[in-house]
Amino acid sequence: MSDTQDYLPPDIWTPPESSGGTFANINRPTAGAQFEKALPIGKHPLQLYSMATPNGVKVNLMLEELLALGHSGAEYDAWPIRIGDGDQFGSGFVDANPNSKIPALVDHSGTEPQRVFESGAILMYLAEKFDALLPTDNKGRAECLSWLFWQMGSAPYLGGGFGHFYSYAPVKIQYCIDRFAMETKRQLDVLDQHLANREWMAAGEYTIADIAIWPWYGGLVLDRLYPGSSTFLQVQEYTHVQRWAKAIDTRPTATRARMVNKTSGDKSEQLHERHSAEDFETNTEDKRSS
Ligand SMILES: N[C@@H](CCC(=O)N[C@@H](CS)C(=O)NCC(=O)O)C(=O)O
Repeated sequence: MSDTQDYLPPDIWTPPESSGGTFANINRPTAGAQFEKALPIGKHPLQLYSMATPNGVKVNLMLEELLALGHSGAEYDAWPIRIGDGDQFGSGFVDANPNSKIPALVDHSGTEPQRVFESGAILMYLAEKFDALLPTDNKGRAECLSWLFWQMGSAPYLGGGFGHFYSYAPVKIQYCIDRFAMETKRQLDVLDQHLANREWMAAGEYTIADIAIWPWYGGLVLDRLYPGSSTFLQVQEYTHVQRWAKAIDTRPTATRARMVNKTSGDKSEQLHERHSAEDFETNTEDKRSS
């Protein structure tokens, strides 16, 4: 890689041999399947293909909330897609999401399987399917969807911007870290000011807006995303975001959501595949390997 001081973009870009850094080996400038591999299908109508990253946890949390609310039709099978190993480029996964990114959901409850990709679209699809966690009055719905789309547009600056350059990039470039630290702190302040006099993000109730925002911004202020970043960004300053993040963190649904399709960390928190509620008790990696 060229030194950042000296680099002048050529007229035509060509992919580097290797840019180094975490995830560099899975980056390609092309889309589409790279190999044939069908996706497994379990016994429930809802099939989730995912990983316990913040975008994945959003959908896990939604499904666990729906089940906790008594929507038994939200029972699901969750299959791990190991993005570090390139599972997202298999033909079956690309059929479920042509964008080759987790999470992807396939709903087999109708006459034809329905694929849904993009975590925000999945949350909306499930909220509308079960008539839950999305206010139905125009005002509440507009506010909830505004925050849902805020999250979808904002988190790439946090993850792809700040997180990438602070944690994953092979060189630490001050310009990039400054730019995205600035934006991440601005976003935290947006949330903090909004939550200063509200319990939840929208419509005075817990909704898909909270479910979408928590794994990213809650994860950040609870010091779970990028080692060192909570001090670097002084996240304790955002007291209202802290209060809101901790309130969601105490929900048993949130604990379960963080375990589904988790393939690293403490073995007692890793549930590689989820097929029933009992799996949280009986099928975590500590129990499988003992
Ligand atoms: N906007 C998408 C983003 C999904 C996304 O970026 N997923 C990441 C993991 S958090 C992924 O699958 N990365 C694999 C890759 O880029 O090849 C969503 O919200 O669903």
